Amino acid sequence: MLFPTTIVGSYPQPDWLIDREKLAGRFPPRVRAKELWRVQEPYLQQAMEDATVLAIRAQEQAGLDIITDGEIRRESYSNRIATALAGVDIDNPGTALDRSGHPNPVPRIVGKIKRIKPIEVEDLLFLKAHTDRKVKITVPGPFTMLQQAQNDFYASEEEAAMDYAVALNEEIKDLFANGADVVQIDEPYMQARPEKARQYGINALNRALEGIKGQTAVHICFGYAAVIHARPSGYDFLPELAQCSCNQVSIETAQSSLDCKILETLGDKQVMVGCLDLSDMKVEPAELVAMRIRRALKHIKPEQVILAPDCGMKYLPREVADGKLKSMVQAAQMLRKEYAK
Ligand code: MET
Repeated sequence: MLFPTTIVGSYPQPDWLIDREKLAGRFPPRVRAKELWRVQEPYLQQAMEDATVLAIRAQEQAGLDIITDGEIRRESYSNRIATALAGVDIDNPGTALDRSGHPNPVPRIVGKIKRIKPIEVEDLLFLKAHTDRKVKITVPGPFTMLQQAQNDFYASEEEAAMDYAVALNEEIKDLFANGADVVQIDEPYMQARPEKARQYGINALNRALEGIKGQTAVHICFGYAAVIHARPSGYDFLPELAQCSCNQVSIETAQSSLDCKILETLGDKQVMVGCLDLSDMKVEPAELVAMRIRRALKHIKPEQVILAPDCGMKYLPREVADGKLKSMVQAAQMLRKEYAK
């Protein structure tokens, strides 16, 4: 089927579960931020699971083809994995600059980075138990995890990134062994730090993908619309991803009105084309969403296109997210008719 639809991973968490006002407008936590949860132990896990079922149903009702767990159990897209690895001290955090130049508390690397146990496998099994559709699960990439850490152990950033990649490779293998249809690797910092990404980011990403046979996506963005307001008109790092072994590249085109010519550099990879503007709380009509996809279709083939929002759906009011996803699904239906002719 042409023009499948999915999200970038996150879906809005309910207000009764997490303090969304505390979350709003600030950088996603790198260490733990347990104070964000409104439901206390011992009820928190049940609340997270119930909220995850809501997120799954909302995606199904919108008509999406590939479903995620909405990243509902996470304080941020990256800290579930980044704080579960051996080799980091999260009780005595270090500091790193975020992409806006603001210093944040981050995991401090004090020993060899290793994965001690599966981290997101339970989340995946829960997702699979609650939907019959195809499932995708997201993980932070090795490059991004290193940018969100303070290295007090490794002689070089390359070495540290490689060990993050080895740990992640084990996790990705387990996710496929447990039935993931797609694993998406979030690497937003490759766009924020393109020089370093060129030096060692792609090698680390390919190490994380070594020996993996399932469908993989790499996601790269300009930062959450709710946090980073300025949008450059193009990517500083993207053609480089043609060299990675991911099958799909996830990008944003809506808010930035991206010149889609750059997509020609990605060869025959599939492209998750971000076609919902998440800085705008109005639900865009399906016709506008379809027009954004047609912009990409001047440069890539219909078989390559997957429809997705721009990044950062978790910050939207739930009704806005639902409305936008429905518009996106309608746009996909319109395009399927057009291209069936
Ligand atoms: N999977 C993440 C999300 O959907 C991507 C984060 S990149 C800043 O929010």
